[in-house]
Amino acid sequence: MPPVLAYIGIGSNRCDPANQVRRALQALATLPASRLTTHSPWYRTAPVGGPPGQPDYLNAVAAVETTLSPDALLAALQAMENAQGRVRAERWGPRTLDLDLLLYGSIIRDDPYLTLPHPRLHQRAFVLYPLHDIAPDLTIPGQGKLTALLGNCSFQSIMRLDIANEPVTITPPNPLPMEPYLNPPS
Ligand code: A4P
Ligand code: MG
Repeated sequence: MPPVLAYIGIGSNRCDPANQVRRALQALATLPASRLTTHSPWYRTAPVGGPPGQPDYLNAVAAVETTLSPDALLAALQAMENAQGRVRAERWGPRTLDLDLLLYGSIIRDDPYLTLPHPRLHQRAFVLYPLHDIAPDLTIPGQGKLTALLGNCSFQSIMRLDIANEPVTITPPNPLPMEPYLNPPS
């Protein structure tokens, strides 16, 4: 089977999120039958949904070429979440690491185990902006051009951090420098 390009959303808002995201990228770089091709800059983002008062998230998106099946890839992502102490308590509650399979090639699928594209991808600035950083010409199967989805996305507080596409072993400065809000209220 030829490799398929998959995009993976990374999120963390517990237990040193910068370290969690760094570890996740390192784990993605060692996925079997796969190659981590690139990852986006990191974003600091206000929580969407979930319990009030939870900390801001660190979000990013990674691209992986893989010959794993979608199910095997999701299972591997869940194993990485578990290895980084993910506890599933309440929906959209704080988490050490969330790895969402955003896209697997152009596959559209909807069953209890896996929905592709990720069902909330198109509503979320914390996914659309980093995805656009690494794949600006992307079309989301069944949903249209990424640039159009970005234009329609409602205001959410997100800040791109001043980290270029560096090798995953590079430690970002602490505290993380930030750029202004990207999508100010209209
Ligand atoms: N599942 C189905 N499709 C997928 C997919 N494409 N990728 C199933 C990953 N998982 C998928 O996921 C719940 C179930 O979804 C799994 O059993 C899997 O088989 P989970 O990771 O256990 O729980 P979750 O992530 O809390 O659920 P959910 O509903 O997927 O949450 P979301 O939509 O990922 O939202 N705010 C900010 N700023 N940043 C964030 O990263 N993340 C969330 C979580 C909410 N608010 C956020 C952020
Ligand atoms: Mg998830």
